[in-house]
Amino acid sequence: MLNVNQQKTALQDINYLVVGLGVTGYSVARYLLAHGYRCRMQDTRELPPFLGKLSAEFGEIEFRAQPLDIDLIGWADALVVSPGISIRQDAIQQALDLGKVVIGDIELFAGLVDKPVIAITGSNGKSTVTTLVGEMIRRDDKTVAVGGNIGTAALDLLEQNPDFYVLELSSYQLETTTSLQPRVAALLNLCEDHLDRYAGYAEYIQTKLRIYDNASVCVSNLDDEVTRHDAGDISFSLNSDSDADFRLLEKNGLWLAHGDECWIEVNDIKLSGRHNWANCLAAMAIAHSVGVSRKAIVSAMEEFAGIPHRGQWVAEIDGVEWINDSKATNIGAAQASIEGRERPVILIAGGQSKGADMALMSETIKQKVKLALLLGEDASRLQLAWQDATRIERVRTMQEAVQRAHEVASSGDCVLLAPACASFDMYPKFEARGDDFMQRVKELSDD
Ligand code: UMA
Ligand code: ADP
Repeated sequence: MLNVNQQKTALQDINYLVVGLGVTGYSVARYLLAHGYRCRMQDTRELPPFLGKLSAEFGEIEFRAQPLDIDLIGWADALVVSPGISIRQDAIQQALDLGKVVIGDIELFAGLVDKPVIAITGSNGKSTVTTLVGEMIRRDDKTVAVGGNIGTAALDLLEQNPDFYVLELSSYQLETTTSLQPRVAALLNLCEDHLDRYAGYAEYIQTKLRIYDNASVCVSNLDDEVTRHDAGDISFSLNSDSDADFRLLEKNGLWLAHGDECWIEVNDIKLSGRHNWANCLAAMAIAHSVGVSRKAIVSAMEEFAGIPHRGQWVAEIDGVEWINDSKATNIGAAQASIEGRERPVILIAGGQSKGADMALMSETIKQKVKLALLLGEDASRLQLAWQDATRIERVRTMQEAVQRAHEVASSGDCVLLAPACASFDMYPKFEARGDDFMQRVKELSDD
């Protein structure tokens, strides 16, 4: 692969093939076309989401709606592959064998960015920590651009020319990136996820660890043995007895602390649940390491109420609480979400399990869940894994799930959408699943 300097000088002279025309492909194609670089676009979909916009902006463009084939590969010097495309597929392996450069949008971004980058990954909590760090920096009167896997593609952030970039990075983005030199890199936690795209959990872990390559400051989680624990790292932990730089401290109450200095009591932060205390500690460690003041860090935590679809309170109907955690798309997230509830849980779960071992969360299901309503493509896998842990019922739609939960729930219960699965079998994205849930709950209170 090209290093930063080679890439900067080589951009004009090579043929780029943009593989995939979703959010990422669109940002890459726009950047290349706007700066006069030679590029073609390919997508297996006849009408990928951003084709119309790209044509409207640039007129005639070289787009191919077809599988990636040897003719396209032969023309290209570099393939800029979207994160939704597996680089393990034969055509891309063939391109690598032919000596083609295979990169992603973050690699291009790395060659262009000239301000400090904070890079954040992990199986869970990425969006929460990324957004919170952005908020902390903003409150310190600095400008910041926040994006990556969280939504705005990295290349689209460049025009903001901020003091800092905060990027949420997925394993799919990390696997096509080699030149990023983060000022701070953080790997928050790890649990089984995306195993449909990796040879196994070990390969997923190795991909996530790539975030630390070339980083000036590394932030690590002392409570997660799978993440890295190097001596020079800035660390965080929920263990009061640990020697983490940022930790939960018991001192006439529970505090988020820097060493022995109590910065904020957990009752004074808006986010709830132990997993969110860990997220706050991670954000404190990251922001402090780039010089953000304690005042700005604390004030952001006092105000930040979280992002929609992540443990979002929806309604209280007849003493039953309804919570939308559609973003709990893997077992680690769903488990943290269920454990964070103080009430007995009626769980709505299911979708695409991405190869994860659902039995890993049976103990949590057994302790907290009185009924699991299962839907989606892998409902039977979840049923098999949890049938000895709780009562299970199968439903076909979100409407049916909400109706059934409403019939069964009694005052003091919590109905929780925490699917432990991706949504793509039934919805275009997890937000649509959460919206469907909230709409069905709203219909209950309208009745
Ligand atoms: N696709 C095809 N044919 C193609 C190209 C894509 O069928 O030729 C399909 C893919 O299989 C996938 C969908 O189209 O199902 C979208 O793929 P994409 O690579 O075009 O995705 P983008 O629209 O560019 O969105 C990506 C991230 N999506 C994925 O990694 C799957 C978005 O993260 C991210 O916000 C965006 O780039 C900007 O950086 C979403 C996501 O689900 C939220 N991420 C995963 C996660 O968080 O678990 C990793
Ligand atoms: P990501 O961007 O990594 O998917 P989010 O911040 O969007 O993470 O949170 C998604 C869901 O993951 C939350 O709604 C919650 O259920 C769960 N979650 C958040 N933070 C953590 C954490 N630190 N550990 C375990 N689960 C978490």
